[in-house]
Amino acid sequence: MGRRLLIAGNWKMNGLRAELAELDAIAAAVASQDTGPGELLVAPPATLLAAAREHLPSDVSVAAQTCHHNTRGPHTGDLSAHMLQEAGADSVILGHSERRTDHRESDEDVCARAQAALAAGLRTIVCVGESEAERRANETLTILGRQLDGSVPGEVTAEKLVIAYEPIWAIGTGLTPTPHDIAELHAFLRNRLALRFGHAFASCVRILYGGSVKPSNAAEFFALDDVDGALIGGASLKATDFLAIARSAP
Ligand code: G2H
Repeated sequence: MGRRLLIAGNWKMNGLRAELAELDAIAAAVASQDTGPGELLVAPPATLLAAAREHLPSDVSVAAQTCHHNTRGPHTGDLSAHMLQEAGADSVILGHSERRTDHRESDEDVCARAQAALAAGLRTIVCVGESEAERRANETLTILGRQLDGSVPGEVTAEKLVIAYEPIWAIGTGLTPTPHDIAELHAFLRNRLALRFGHAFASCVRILYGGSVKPSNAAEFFALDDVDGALIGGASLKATDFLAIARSAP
């Protein structure tokens, strides 16, 4: 369908200025056209957004890891989408399971944040994923459908939307679903988008897989039809691993 792979590094709460050297290594690889065919994105902590934008070439995206749903006001410690954009972000990750768990973000919260992000012109990467208990109870499709419907605002365009399927039990555990399961669940997510937004829209939206992606397993995920890239946590912290994943894209 002509969707370009998106190789996205989610640094989570990792990264001091010393780690900007990793971005310099990515920039050097981009300069020598040694990054594979995919689009690259790095989501550092908010404290490094501006520096990341300066250290990376313009064709590497910089993403925030969340944003507030309001544009301004009495929300101590929070950052608006406009603030993040001004700091250098062109995209934002929303609804990561760590946000849903640590900060009790509901689908409604994620949707409101996505609306604010889109209003500020940010591309939104909306995460969905089932827990181990939900998987065991055969509730995966119910959970994914509910999260997708509830977290993606109706007024989004396909260009500004990326979905990341991240089974919670695979995050940072070294465990991953089988390629067969990933293929089936990504197809489910795309069909669900098609039901709501139409086939043309759904066929343009990139659906990333996330959860223990590393250089040794990325290629088998990228080979799957409905997998349009990866959201990478631990293995994105070292440029060598991140670039090895990017280079394993077909
Ligand atoms: C899932 C992923 C990145 P990791 O959270 O979003 O992390 O690759 O460490 O499992």
